Amino acid sequence: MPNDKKENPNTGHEKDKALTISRRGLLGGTAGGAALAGLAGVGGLTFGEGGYLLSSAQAAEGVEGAVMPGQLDEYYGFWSSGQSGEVRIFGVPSMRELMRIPVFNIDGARGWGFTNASKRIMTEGLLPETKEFLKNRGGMFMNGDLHHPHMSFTDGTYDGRYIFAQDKANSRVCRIRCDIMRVDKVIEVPNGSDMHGLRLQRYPRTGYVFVNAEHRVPMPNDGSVLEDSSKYKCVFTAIDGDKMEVAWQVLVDGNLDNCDADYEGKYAFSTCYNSEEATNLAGMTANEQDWAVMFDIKAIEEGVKKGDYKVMNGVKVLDGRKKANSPYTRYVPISSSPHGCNMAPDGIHLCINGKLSPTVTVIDVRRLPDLFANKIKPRDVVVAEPELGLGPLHTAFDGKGNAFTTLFIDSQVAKWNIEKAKQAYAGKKVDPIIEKLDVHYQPGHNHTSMGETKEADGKWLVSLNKFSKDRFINVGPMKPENDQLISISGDKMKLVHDGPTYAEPHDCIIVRRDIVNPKAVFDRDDPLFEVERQWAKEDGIILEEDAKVIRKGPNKVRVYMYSLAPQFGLEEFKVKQGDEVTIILTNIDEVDDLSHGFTLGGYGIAVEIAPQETVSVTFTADRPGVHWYYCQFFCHALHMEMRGRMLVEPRNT
Ligand code: CUK
Ligand code: CUA
Repeated sequence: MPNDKKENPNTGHEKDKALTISRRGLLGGTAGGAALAGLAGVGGLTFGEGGYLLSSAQAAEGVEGAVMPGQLDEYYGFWSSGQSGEVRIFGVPSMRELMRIPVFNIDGARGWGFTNASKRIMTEGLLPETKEFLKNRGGMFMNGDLHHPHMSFTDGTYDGRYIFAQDKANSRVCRIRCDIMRVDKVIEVPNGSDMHGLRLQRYPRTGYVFVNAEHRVPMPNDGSVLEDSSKYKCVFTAIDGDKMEVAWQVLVDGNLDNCDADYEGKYAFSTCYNSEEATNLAGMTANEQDWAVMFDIKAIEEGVKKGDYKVMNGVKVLDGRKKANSPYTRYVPISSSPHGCNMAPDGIHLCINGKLSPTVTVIDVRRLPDLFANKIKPRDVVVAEPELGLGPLHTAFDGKGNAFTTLFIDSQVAKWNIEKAKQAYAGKKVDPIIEKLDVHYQPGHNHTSMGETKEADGKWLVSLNKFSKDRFINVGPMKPENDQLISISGDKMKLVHDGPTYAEPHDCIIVRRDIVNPKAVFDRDDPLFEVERQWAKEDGIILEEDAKVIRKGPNKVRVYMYSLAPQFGLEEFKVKQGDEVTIILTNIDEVDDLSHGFTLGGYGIAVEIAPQETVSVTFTADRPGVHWYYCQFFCHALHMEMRGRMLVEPRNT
């Protein structure tokens, strides 16, 4: 290779064969570019003497789960991002972050929060009073706190349709279409504050999206009640995941935290703390006991049919409080402040993680009919309560009868056997703990491959650790989290990977890759751009062919253009100062991975247009002058030249 280097007479830079080929490949169009990428891969793998393949192979030798260059991961990971407000797609076991799905955040790379479609999706499901509140604040929230992404189920396992997630910061729930990996619905949940725990109905399908209001607030929260916290309330919510509308809510005591559902579509469960219903730390932890709340879905549906509810903010609210002696709920006493709520893939055992208590409480859900029939006492549903260590937060499962519980304070994951824990609870002298492994450091959630489905396969465990401390080079006062990959297929747990992540994954799911099949290019009839298709029809425009400015009124224009590497349909267009301008862009490239962008200089506008997608942006052209628009994704050798001018003519002055 060094011998091939020659001085380029034009630039004075060294050039080599690879560079020459790649320039030719790019100039020859995208197909050539793709062929070149393939060539580089093959070259690296076949002929890589001393190339990166060899060194990677050595580094990976003996390391389980190493995914070599050119190889693909076996699983999709869907990671939450907490206060960053997005969902991230990982490859597992490589732990490479592959893509981000903007949800509750604003994303200039993807145009999320800029395009008309994303603005509509982010605002149409808000409550009227929230819309009013946001009127002078740009019309939408700029942040979200997304903790729990979960994939829709059919018959107890993932079906690849949707991912649902919540926003704790502004009480919303979103739905992501897995065919295009974009959000298509966001709704605000009324009557509750700060939606936190979220899980899905597993059977027969999703169905319901269950979500918990974390904080108690007055109902309605309009200022008529302030200090008197005895009047604050908390609700458990079921959303119809097909319609993305609240189906019903149940009033509960305490603060709900995390939730889950069974494998038969009969029950849902929530951890519940602050039985004191206090508003400060000392008050919330005063009692030694809190609860796990059991919800009887069928009884609630019957209650709705019978009209046993009050309509609040347009939603049917049933009374499931303890003192109401409700047919809809049962409160199982648990040590103070339980946190995680995890249903085992055996469909029988529900694990309630102690947090302040070193225990995990195991409930046999087959006993719930008797509990609801008042034939047994609440604690009679408990079949095990192993003491595992300090700060148990969440539990994951291998589908072989073992459970893996994160110990936040001990910085460990405890592997234990459910059957042995039951034997110990029944008085036998057995130790349910199989092994403890140090994790680095302070784990919150953990998750196993397919672990929340009946197809749990016991291969991988991810521990989402809140602190990375010394695991990475110092990047300043704010450090990354550390997501660790642990092999659980052998007798011993084996830590195989440290993965830094940006603020802040709380939860993740690991989905077999055959279940997820996103499209590489959009269908031209995708509902995401139905509005734009209507406009085109109205204006006599063929989106794939026409590049035109259509004046809709004295102050309103629509600008239609397509993009085809490396050109926009219009090299320039002219509007008048003060015009409301809508630009409708259609990417007619059909090649995988050939997204274009549209960035309008000085106007704060940037969008992505994926292959075969149509997007639109609307703004007021109140700055006169010449404004260049350019493509913001490097799409072609002539990408820099992919641009045009918006000429804004001053109004008569
Ligand atoms: S929560 Cu964060 S560690 Cu929001 Cu599921 Cu437990
Ligand atoms: Cu199109 Cu860069």
